[in-house]
Amino acid sequence: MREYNFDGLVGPTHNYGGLAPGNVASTVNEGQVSNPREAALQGIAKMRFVHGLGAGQAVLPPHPRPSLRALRALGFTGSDEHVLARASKEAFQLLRLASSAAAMWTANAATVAPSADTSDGRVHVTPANLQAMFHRAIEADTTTRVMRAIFSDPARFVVHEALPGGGQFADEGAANHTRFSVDGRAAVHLFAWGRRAWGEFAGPKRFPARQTLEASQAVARLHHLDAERTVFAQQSPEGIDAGAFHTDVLAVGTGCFFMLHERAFNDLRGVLVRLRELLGDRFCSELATEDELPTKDAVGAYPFNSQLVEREDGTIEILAPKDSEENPRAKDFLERVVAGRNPVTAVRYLDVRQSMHNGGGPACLRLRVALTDEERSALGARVLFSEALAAELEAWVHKHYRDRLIPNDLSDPALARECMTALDELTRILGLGSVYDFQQTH
Ligand code: SUG
Repeated sequence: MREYNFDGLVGPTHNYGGLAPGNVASTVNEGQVSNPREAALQGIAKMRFVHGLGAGQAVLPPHPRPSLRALRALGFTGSDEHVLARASKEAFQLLRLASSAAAMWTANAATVAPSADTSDGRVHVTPANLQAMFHRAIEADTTTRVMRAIFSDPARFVVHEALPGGGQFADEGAANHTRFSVDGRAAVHLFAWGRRAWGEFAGPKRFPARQTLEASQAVARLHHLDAERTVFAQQSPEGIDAGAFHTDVLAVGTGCFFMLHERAFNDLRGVLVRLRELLGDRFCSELATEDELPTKDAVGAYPFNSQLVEREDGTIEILAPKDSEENPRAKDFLERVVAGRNPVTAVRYLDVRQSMHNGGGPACLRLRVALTDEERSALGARVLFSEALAAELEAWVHKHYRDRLIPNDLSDPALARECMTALDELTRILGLGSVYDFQQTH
């Protein structure tokens, strides 16, 4: 089995909408000028880098934005141009919400269980319903279609429906999920949640908690995971209130290694003790205390939103955002981890600033999918990274993307048209078939 990072290609409407309360960067950068072209190229450069380290790499496509489907569902009728003009005039906030390129953060696209961990021996994928925020809730339909186009062989893959219902089953996908494994033992799945739909709990006071315990439990059931090796943990309410809207803002783990901040989980000690019980003495963690690395710095510089890349010799490299290199406390922490008694041997810094300004670091930009060779060969689209694909994608970005966008530009009907033209071409490059709404109605 090998892990593939499915990175989200940044879409042509990438902009700073200030749409995500509780996500500090999104709020702070509202209205700034974005550069969709640079954002997409930074993403492809990251994929190339990870691929170059020998890790599995693949790509997921952007979603059509503005979402005319969402605007029509809210009562705007007529031609595409008419829908956009009316929404822009009468409900600009809705147009902003319908235009977000947030699908780029594919850690939120779905939760995935590899076939080795599921009782029916298939890979299970549950697209996230992203109920907590409107601009993200509209991702689930397209994500489901894209996942079904890629994981198309029913003998090997199951792509479930996103969880039903409203806020009680709010699910943010893999950003709150970590899979651990050590040789000779079955894997362990850690699911984190911010609030409970039912029952008493002390939650955050300032910012919304997005993921519910009930949603996490439903995903674990759907994926046929061994209940004995599944752990549910509450995110720290103080952490959420400081801007850790997803677990992956303050914690990242892989294999037998866990790197986390003390504000990641409510019962931090309990989580670590349980993981050690299940994984044995080879499990090791590196913990940042508030003293060593204040939550404010962790949220601002995102050292825990690093990718951990496991090399063939069992060592791990940390791929951190450049912003962590520039924050002395975050950098000192990462260097301490490299020097410590653990499998980490290096830290490398990546420039994903366009995404970071909306609160998305390296780990947010990728969905981890572990596949066997047979499963990889059964993928139904051309999504595995190769230098040839990267070159085509870069040429495609240069051809279609603007290098400057502010929220007011979202009213421009030409932008919607550009996006459709670009995405239509992309489905051909990736061999995806007609996964988008506009390809089905036109
Ligand atoms: O859902 N930002 C995303 C960032 C998601 C990061 N993902 C993980 N941590 N896995 C969010 O908050 C901002 C969009 C805007 O303001 O334009 C936004 O949606």
